[in-house]
Amino acid sequence: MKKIYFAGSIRGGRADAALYARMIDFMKEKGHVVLTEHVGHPELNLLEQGKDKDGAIYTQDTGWLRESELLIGECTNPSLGVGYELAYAERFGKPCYLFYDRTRTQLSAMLTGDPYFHIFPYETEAELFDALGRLLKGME
Ligand code: 6IA
Repeated sequence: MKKIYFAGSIRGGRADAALYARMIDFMKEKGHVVLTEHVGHPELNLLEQGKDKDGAIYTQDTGWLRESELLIGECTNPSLGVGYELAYAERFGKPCYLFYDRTRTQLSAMLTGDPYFHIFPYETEAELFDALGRLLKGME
């Protein structure tokens, strides 16, 4: 059982929210704890905001990042928050595994150019779950 920080776009756009939810369910089915389950929730209130709330989100998420054992990110939909989390995770030495659909986006050179990140481009969802399954199995 690993404590996983799952990163996916929220204010960057929710086009892939259902995919995030399927990835989170998959990781939980394999017996892992996903600290950031809300990232896959279909009804996150994107309009809810305010300095106090955002401060609490930042404090909680950076705490979870430090508590986590690894980060798994779905990076097809660009997100400033996910980019920040990746740099934060690298600073704290957390292994980072990044997935993106190569038919839909070109990942930032700041990620593909950083040898710290383990990057998994995919073309179909079957390919994504196959790679994710093998990754998790290798951690048992
Ligand atoms: O810049 P983004 O919003 O796309 O950043 C997404 C990333 O930041 C995710 O991987 C989350 O871990 C984190 N994050 C961003 N917003 C929230 C949040 N807000 N709650 C928890 N983590 C968050 C709740 C809804 C909010 C829009 C008020």
